Amino acid sequence: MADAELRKRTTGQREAQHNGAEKKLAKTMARRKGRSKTVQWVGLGALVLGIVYWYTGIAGIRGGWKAVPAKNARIDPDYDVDIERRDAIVDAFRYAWSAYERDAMGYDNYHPIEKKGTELSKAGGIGYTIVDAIDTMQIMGLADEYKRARDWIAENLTFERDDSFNTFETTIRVLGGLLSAYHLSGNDPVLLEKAKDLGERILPAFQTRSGLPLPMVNLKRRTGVGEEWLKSMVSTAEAATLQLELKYLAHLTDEAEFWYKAERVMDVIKKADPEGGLVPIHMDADTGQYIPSEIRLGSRGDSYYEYLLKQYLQTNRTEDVYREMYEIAMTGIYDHLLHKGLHEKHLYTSELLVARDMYGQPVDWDISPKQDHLVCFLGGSLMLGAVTAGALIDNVSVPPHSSELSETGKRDWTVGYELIETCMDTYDTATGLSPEIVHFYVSDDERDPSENRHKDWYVKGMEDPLGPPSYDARYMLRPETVESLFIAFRLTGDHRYRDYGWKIFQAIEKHAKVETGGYVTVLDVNNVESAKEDKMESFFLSETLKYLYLLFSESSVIPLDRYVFNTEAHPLPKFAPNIRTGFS
Ligand code: DMJ
Repeated sequence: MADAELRKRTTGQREAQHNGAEKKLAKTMARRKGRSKTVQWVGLGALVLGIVYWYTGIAGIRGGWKAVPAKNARIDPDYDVDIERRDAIVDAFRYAWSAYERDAMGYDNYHPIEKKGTELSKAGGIGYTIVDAIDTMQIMGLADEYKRARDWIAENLTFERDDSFNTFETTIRVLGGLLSAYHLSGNDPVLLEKAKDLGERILPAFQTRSGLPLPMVNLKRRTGVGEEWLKSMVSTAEAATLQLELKYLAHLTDEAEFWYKAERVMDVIKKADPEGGLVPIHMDADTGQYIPSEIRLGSRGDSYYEYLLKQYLQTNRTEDVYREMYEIAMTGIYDHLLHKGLHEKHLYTSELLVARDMYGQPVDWDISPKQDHLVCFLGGSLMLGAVTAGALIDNVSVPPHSSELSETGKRDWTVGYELIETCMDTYDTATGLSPEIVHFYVSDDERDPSENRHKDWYVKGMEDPLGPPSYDARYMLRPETVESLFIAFRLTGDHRYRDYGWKIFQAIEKHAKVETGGYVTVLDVNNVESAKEDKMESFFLSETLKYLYLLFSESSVIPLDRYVFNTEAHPLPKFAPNIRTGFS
């Protein structure tokens, strides 16, 4: 879809409903063709007002910009460990892991209430939970647990499974987990051997006309597998969130094919020319073009943006194409997706939905003020991007000084700061846990007069107090907010982030912990007596508890200047590529 289209369907009325969007309204008005000069001047006036509001309102009054120069210009401050809180996180990990080990060792999934494990496939498991969790054990120094997990991998893990496995999930959790564990183990060859075997089995997914990988792969037959109802449809984020893993594998094995397959995807995405840097969530693996579909930063969109920055960082900022793509995308987000809440003025991200005409043709975009918990990675990511891609010098201060950042760096830092505050606000519920999805009010008419009078957001589908909670109301042990808190703390040294993380952890302990061991999904975050869903997601072990542990640890533990985290929180070391890279 053309950029002009992307701008045009943001109608004045809809924008006006998004209180605080003066700046964007003005921009849209000024851009719109055929408008009178008067309208353009009004637009310009609003734009100036909007900018003044932006800088005084967000950066000045709310303290988003903390321009304190640090003596040592290093990306990681040397803040002290908070031993008590850090050790509480280790206890929680042990509590979760030992229950899994007791009830379900070797199974892909764990169900703590029933005390049982299940596999992803009838053909057998692929070590999902063990491999996802193993580097957390290494980082936490849990030697006994690590040894048992490592031995299980050496003796039992096989990918000779005759079934389809999700290409993206298998890559980020299993391949990413093996690679990170390999590095942290000091190069245990068994772990690299398994990683290489898995990588080779994943590669056939890329055998499509465009080079975009199919969403599933049969690990035994080594064939890519498409969606049943539309064989060539792929998720953009899934296709573009395999690169850190495959490129590091290429670096370790010297097998360039891993690299080129992963890199080709980015080339195809770039050539498909995402307008304003914002990608529709689906693409066609035959044509390499976008399929008209939502633009969003939540599911199926999130890690595309995350990996633009991280690919730039992985190879020590040598591949400028990723910085360019990242900067364009962040500007697209800033221009088209950011809004301010109606009451408390929290900054949030919206989604763009495809509006179609009577013939089903895409003609316009509708703004949907919906924000997934998944989007909460973005606050930390923007702050990290600001001090790297948006920095004017190599090593900025902690926290960064305004003179060290470019204009876009300053913008992204401030937006990142604000988005973290918004994500924290979504934890302001009866349980202290955040819903999976929130919707923001866009007009006074929508406001429920009895509840949430002062809030910016609500959980959709909860109108019937006696009915079951809507899907949106759940907290499934997700990591994105604590991930951002960890990054923000490392980049600022501001203890507010540790306090936020501690609060979230306490809520998890109170409401998601199972008496007999393990943690599960809370189905209604606004009900302290909420029913539970009997699943402990493996990302609780690999991400949520790891990021919390790192939040309370010294900054020398997995320092951000040496490591890049894959989207499943597996730290991979940065490196100088020994393979010829590049596309433009
Ligand atoms: C994780 O598997 C990864 O972080 C992924 O990128 C998004 N979803 C989950 C955690 O919420």
